[in-house]
Amino acid sequence: MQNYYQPEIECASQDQIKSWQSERLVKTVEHVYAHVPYYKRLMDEKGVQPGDIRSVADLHKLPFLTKDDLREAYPFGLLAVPQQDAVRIQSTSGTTGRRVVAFYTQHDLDLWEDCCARAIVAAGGTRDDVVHVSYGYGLFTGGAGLHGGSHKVGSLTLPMSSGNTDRQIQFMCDLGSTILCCTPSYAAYLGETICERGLQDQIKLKAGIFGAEAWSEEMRQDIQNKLHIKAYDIYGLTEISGPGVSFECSEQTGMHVNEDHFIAEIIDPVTGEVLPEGEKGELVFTCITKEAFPLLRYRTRDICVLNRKKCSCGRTHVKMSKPMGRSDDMLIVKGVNVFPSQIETVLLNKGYPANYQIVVSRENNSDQLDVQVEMTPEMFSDTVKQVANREKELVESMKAMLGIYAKVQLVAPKSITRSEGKAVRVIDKRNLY
Ligand code: DLL
Repeated sequence: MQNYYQPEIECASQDQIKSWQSERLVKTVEHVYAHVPYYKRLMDEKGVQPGDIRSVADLHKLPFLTKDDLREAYPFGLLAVPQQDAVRIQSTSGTTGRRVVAFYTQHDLDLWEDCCARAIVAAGGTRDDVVHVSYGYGLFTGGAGLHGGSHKVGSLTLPMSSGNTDRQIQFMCDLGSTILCCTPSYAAYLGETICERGLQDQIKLKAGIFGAEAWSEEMRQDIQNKLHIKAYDIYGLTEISGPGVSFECSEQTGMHVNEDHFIAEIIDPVTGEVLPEGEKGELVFTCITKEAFPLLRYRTRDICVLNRKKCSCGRTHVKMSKPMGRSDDMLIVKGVNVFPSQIETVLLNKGYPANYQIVVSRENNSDQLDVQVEMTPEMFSDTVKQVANREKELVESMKAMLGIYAKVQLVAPKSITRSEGKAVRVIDKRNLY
């Protein structure tokens, strides 16, 4: 059985990584230029020919791709192999506009699952583990990706999918699940339910691999404490294959990008200019080993920072920070940029659970920011005056964090609907577009 900790690749020198990337980039550019008329047109319009791309240093010459391109080319316009060679489709969870579909050959599925296997091994996974996959199965990439990775590692795989919390907990106890894979919001809910039922002693979990949505360090602590596990972040997006584009190691300080498969860049989201390492901006990915759907310079809209500081785990692949929000779902309230993660940080720092909802509305031409926050059962027994004081304290902390006033309402425990997949934290009622 293959070992999915591959130091010869994951701990390679910078020169070696650059050399692999250059060679694979050149091939991928030739492949898409020859087989995807949509790319050929974009490159011709920018005056770039495949021969102009000789190494990673030439990457900036290529045009960007955005979600709008994927929508325009929907469904087959960016497929780079004959349709008979593709064996799978996955799709984004987007609720607005046309869905985005991504295609995979068998080779692409193998590479994707290898990336997920690396993530599982980095979280301590071996053949002895029972991997409990509670990401959704189906078009969403979460279930399929971690499931395939777990098979590759040789772990016993539980294809739970999301939902039916009672059954999840029952199987977790009966089958001795050791690694939980799901969204962080569902992990928090499972943790809450397990604690309430006093079942912590019957759970054998040691690690969790959580991603697909933003989660703060405070939320990590909360999940780790409730489930007595080490919680690892995992990142990915359907367009670039799914989970496993990057993953966290034992250091828990950012996610190593699988640089033998993807080239990461950070750009200024307004000008498109490539930013130096360490600066915050929009993350852009180029796929260099895929056959069916190798996107070049795809703008993720995720805002983060890349760093190549030495990592204690020995891996040399560049690390990306947790995304600090998305350039497109960043809220602009009264002209101020507000990221839901900032609000979550305030709440968790003050001991509130990560169950909240943000509602933005417009009254008399003025934006209004409302935050509903669940109390813990202990807070719920406070007097009306104590609750009012708590609300006041939160308003002040939010003001300090965001720079604007947010109306805070504390609500009863369990009154905000729980999510089994990605949590819906923001409701924007303003109809801005
Ligand atoms: O969410 C793939 C995935 C599944 C990743 C399971 C990790 C685990 P999409 O539905 O296409 O794919 O959504 C991709 O989700 O651009 C980010 O904005 C967000 N996202 C994904 N992982 C993280 C993470 C999957 N670890 C979009 N932290 C991305 C923060 C994340 N945001």
